[in-house]
Amino acid sequence: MGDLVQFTKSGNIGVITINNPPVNALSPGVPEGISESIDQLHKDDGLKAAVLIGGGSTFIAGADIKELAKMALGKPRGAGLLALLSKIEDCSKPVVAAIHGTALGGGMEIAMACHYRVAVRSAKVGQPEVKLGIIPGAAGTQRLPRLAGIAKAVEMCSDGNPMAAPEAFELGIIDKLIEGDLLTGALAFAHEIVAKPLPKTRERNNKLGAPEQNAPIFAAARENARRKYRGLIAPLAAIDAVEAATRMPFEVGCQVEQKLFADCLVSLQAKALMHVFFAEREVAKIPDIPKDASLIPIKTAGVVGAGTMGGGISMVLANAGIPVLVKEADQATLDRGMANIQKNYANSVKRGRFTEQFVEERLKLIQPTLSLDGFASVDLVIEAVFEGMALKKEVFAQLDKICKPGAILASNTSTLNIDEIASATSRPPFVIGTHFFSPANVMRLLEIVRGKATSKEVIATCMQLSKKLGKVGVLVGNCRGFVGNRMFHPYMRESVFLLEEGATVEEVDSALYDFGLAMGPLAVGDLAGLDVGWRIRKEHRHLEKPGIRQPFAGDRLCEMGRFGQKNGAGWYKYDENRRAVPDPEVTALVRKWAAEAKIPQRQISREEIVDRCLYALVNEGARILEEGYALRSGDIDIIYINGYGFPAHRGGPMWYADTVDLKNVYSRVLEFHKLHGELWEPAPLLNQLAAQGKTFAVYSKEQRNFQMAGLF
Ligand code: 3H9
Repeated sequence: MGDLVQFTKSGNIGVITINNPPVNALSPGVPEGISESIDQLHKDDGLKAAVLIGGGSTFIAGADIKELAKMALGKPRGAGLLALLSKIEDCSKPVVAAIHGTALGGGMEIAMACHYRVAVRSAKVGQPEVKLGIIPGAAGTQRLPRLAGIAKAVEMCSDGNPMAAPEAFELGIIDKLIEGDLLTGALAFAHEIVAKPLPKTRERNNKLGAPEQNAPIFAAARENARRKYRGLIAPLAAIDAVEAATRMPFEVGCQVEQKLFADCLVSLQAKALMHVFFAEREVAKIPDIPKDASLIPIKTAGVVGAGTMGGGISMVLANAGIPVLVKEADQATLDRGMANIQKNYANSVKRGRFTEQFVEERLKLIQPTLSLDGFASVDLVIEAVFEGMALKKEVFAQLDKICKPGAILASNTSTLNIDEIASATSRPPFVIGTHFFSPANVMRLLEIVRGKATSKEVIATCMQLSKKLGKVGVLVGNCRGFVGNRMFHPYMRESVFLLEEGATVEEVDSALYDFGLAMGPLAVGDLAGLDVGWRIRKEHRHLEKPGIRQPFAGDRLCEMGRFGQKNGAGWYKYDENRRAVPDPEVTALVRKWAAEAKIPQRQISREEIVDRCLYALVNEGARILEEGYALRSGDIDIIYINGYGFPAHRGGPMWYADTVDLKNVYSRVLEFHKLHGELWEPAPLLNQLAAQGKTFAVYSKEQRNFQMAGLF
């Protein structure tokens, strides 16, 4: 049976234990082991029933995604799990699934093929396949509606979110909640049901409903999926498969599911989402920092600045249970900051994200202060003052004097040089960048910026802290704009160039929105405030190379006082609800300015809009990768998906470029280079990989011994 599944006995009950750490995925050997255990149960006359349980901290987290990813790339599919599930369900003796941790995907499907399911209260069950771009592939869409009813089954299969055991118990997915030790409870339950008839989920049709009852449920689910999962095929396929369960016999429904599963599995979306799943876990792996690196305990924190970012960061810390001091220079600003925090929390309660009690407890953890005195005892300070080097250095010099030795001093700067900030202190190893994205309490991304002297302990602590804060922390090198904003700059630049060459605001934004971005670049500019970039550009004008084309239309709008959403007009006009309305005046102005600048006007295709903007991202990403400011192309993808609204089903900008084929990307970049000049100089790495027929993903794998830029 191998080491992955053990069969033991407890009196007259067999115990099938899966031991495939860390999550008991159904890797090769596990289904076979379960199958052999069922044979033993069947054969052994002394046994009356069996309990199927996960060893370690969980039941079964589903199919092995590495295997699925190989199948997506063409590896032939094996017999699949369906035969095993029928074997369990047809077994002459009852099999009880005993669930702790998670029963997800194939794990849930196995549990549903068992005759009974018991679970501890903390357990979760679900069909998360859509998050990987696929649908349940082992009758999950056929058995779940028979246990949970249509409405819940359709929701679980199309949203993919797990459900807590108590709710699953209420719905009838779980037969009993176990208090205390799971195995003891499951064995006792097995004794209780041993003489009862064997319920087979596939034969339970009483919750399948009538077509006229179900029709509005499916219609609403489809509408929801189209809106919430714009452009994704798997959620709609999952709904089709659940609908099949209501219209066809079980076996035929399974065939429908198989076909939809197979179609999804080979889609680009599934490949991309599986890449994202692994890339999100890979970001935590830093080649020169061991997994068991020592960590600095973060029990208390301080935040300098109670503005939008400082307030959001304080909430993030408090939400994770970390008491936080938040400091401002004067009472009025501090009061305003605290009022904003309270308003944000109140909105979260209104939206049902937090309970009032949770918010009350969190607010108690946030202590406003006008003095840095209390910072003497905190373990971590995050500075979130106005973005200016002189001010930041002053704050860090002060903090260095006040904070205890060993306290981490972090800056939320989005562009400034961490080494220069660290130079204002006597402790550069304890200085690091923690770049949160706005709104900090909502956005998942945290760029963790490694300075030349930042210690491994401090990096490991911040990486771990990011998890505790519910963020995905990505380590980046210390270059201007770090990874995200450095790439964003050429992306935004191209969007304005396109306008100046003849495209309209709506054409540019809708092309990228339809590609899958959460917002078009010009709408993003309006949201962030056009004046921010304008001020930075004015400050750095002296650094621009003469003779190189620069976008100007955005700056002209700022000169007219159009700063974006904040004052009701930018690329768009905004109504009182901040809803964007196209503004023909902007189109007319841009046409006039372009004529003055003698920029030839033309009709620009959607394809060109997408290529210009995305390949600008990719070309800069390639430079960043080559220069070592990002560890892997997947890290860049995770940054863009979690911080910039890049669609996960496209895998991130670097993965997307890989799927287009770098040869094609390179030749398009060359074309743009010829037409638009120096700004489009192809990144040497893009050129190299295109010539070698390689991808960024393969390059990143080959760079295992990579050392981060500027460190060595
Ligand atoms: C499916 O079942 C299809 C079926 O319908 C059958 C079709 C025939 N496979 O997330 P963590 C690894 S589709 C392989 O950090 P946590 C993960 O990469 C599947 N590996 O832990 C990581 O490795 P490393 C449906 C997996 O405690 C390590 O385990 N199931 C799998 O924060 C720890 O992971 C899902 O989609 C897997 N299935 O969260 C569930 N799962 O240490 C996906 C995890 O090398 N998994 N790994 O970086 C999860 O949602 C979370 O991992 C889980 C644990 C909640 C289970």
